[in-house]
Amino acid sequence: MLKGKKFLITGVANKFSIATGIAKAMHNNGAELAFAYQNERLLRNLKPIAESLDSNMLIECDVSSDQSIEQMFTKLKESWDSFDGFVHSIGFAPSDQLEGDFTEVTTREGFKIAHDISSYSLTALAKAALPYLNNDSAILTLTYLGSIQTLPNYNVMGLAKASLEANTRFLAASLGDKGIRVNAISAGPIKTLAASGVKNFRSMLENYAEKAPLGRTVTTEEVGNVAAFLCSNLASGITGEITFVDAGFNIAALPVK
Ligand code: NAD
Ligand code: 0WE
Repeated sequence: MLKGKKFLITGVANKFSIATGIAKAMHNNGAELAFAYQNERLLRNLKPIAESLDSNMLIECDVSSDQSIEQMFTKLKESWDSFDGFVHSIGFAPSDQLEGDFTEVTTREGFKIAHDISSYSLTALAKAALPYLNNDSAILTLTYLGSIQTLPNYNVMGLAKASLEANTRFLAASLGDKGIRVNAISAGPIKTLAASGVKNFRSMLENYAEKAPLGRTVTTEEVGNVAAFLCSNLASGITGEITFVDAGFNIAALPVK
């Protein structure tokens, strides 16, 4: 499905990351991969994962810095003259924003950081990648139902995901004439590093499994397979779309039984 295509993968923190499931699925489908890591500390986890996926292209990039983003694509250019897209699997809000009542805990600074790292970074990466992207390229990001429905503690991340989804549509409209598609996957909850500090995450997973038509949660492999499809030419007619990979949770008002 992705034979002969080159993709940059961001957001691999460890083997549990959604980006790891995506990288595996893309590799299984024949893609050649490069990886971006946030900082030195995460490089140790990334190395064996990249190696197992036949990649030794590991480049540091902190998306809070335009200079760091620019440097990454300059480095990437040393190995790849052009490439076929990237996966944006990055989200962050300061931890004090993600526990407690929305009105009480949300601050101007927390709002700013959440939107900068979780939404603007998609625009920033698209802008910087543009000179190197082939025709028929694909950009993919990861979002969550908290963008359109409320739940405890997700708070300002819900606002940032709403922005990210609008970002997906505006980028799709902007880059369509260059043959670049931009899509998002709205994944059900998965126990990753980003979810590990979240209060009552386990009981949330149980609630999800109860309401979801498939009676369970989803895996990073399942998200990865849809990601590989959306980045392939099989999805050449899809852009600006939010695809749910959540075992059907979002369509159910109550459990069937
Ligand atoms: P994760 O912790 O494995 O990945 C998050 C990644 O974001 C990490 O690799 C981290 O290094 C990166 N990151 C954070 N700040 C960064 C910065 N300034 N510069 C560069 N990278 C930075 O967790 P995950 O659950 O795999 O999250 C990946 C994406 O999936 C996020 O956008 C998240 O919101 C989304 N998502 C997660 C779930 C879930 O339940 N786990 C559900 C739906 C969507
Ligand atoms: O988007 C996410 C993760 C978002 C996230 C998580 C953290 C924890 C550590 C963003 N920033 C941080 N910052 C930290 O310091 N998800 C969809 C997973 C998630 O996170 C939640 C959830 C779900 C689901 C937080 C509260 C409630 C539900």
